[in-house]
Amino acid sequence: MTFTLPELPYAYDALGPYMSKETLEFHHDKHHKAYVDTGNKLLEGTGLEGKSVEEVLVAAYGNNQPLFNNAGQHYNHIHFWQWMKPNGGGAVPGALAKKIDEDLGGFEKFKADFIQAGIGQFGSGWAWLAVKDGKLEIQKTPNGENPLVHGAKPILGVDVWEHSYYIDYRNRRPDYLKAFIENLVNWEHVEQMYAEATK
Ligand code: MN3
Repeated sequence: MTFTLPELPYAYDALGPYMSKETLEFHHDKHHKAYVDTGNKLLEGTGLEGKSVEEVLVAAYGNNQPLFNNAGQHYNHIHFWQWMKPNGGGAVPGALAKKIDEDLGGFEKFKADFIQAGIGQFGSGWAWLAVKDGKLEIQKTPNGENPLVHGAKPILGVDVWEHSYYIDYRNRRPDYLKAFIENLVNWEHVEQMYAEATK
């Protein structure tokens, strides 16, 4: 299987005013597409062509940095689009909310720590909510890395590369992260990944 650019699961203007049509056009149509196209070129001749994107990125990590960068970013963006929805944010579904209380000290503390992870990622990268050894953890990674290469399963991630927020927020990364958590997160997709990560 080669990589394919998925359609956005909503209209380009559906996430306004928190994420603009212009940002989504550039981010999805240019940036994500480039990871797919470059990833497919780099896959040729590696013997990994038939593997899933998860298998490719784990196999490439530490062995083939250019392929890892593009496969990692392809995986990250496939989910990033699904981790958002129009009129997102709001209440976390029950089982996951309970787990956030148990492992992360409650929703408000989770929110503050998740935002801080995004602010504290120097340069390009991602902040994550992941499941590791049965527990929820907040992580941050540089560039295209994700929790899959650190023995954990991501259930929520936010892109803190400047291409994700600079059109709408300029240098105000904290404002973008706050809007992401409060107004964009699709908790149903997070809950679905949580269920898959813990079954
Ligand atoms: Mn991006």
